[in-house]
Amino acid sequence: MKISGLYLVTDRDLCLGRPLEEVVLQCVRGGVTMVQLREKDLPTRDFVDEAFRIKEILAPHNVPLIINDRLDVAMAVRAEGVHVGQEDMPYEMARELLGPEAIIGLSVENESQVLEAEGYDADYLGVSPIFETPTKTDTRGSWGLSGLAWVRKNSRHNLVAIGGLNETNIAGVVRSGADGIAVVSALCSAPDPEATARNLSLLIKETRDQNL
Ligand code: TZP
Ligand code: MG
Repeated sequence: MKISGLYLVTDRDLCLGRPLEEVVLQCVRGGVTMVQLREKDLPTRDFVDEAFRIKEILAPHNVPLIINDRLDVAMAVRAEGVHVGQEDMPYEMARELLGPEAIIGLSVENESQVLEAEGYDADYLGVSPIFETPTKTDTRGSWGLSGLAWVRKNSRHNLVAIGGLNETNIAGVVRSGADGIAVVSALCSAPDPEATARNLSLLIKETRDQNL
């Protein structure tokens, strides 16, 4: 499966007091192509309920729902996939549990993880983080554009760039080899998430078209 375009990763706390469902719907109307539900401290029951609500919003738009980390939640709500980090469920176990049709993304934070991932049939690698970001501070270093270009050269996978991305730097990230652009704050904290999603999607598309 080809992964491309603008990918929303959620953070309820960054939605400026608006319900997450409202922000997600606006982003989908603006053209996001995939949504990752990322919850770090919700009780499981609330996470499942929220995932069902978000799935209902996405389904009519054919936008896949990806659950961060929690395979049990993904299975319970029949989400389209999961995103796992290097300290989450090992990729191969996640694939075995979810089956061949699931979309599974894997974060890579250094070169050896990229090379190891060559042996996995992951749907995409989350190249993380491209730039340092206040949204996630437990990171060790950042790839930068030159690091992303290295990943592009050395990986056979779809690449989703994440970390500090917004309208000021997305074009360079696409030119350096990203297939997808994942953002948290640029959409969750946008005064008008729909308009912002539309702008960012267009920027990705125009940059890609120029590069062809
Ligand atoms: N993984 C790597 S960086 C990051 C995640 C979830 C947060 C990105 O947030 P933002 O606000 O788009 O910089
Ligand atoms: Mg994780």
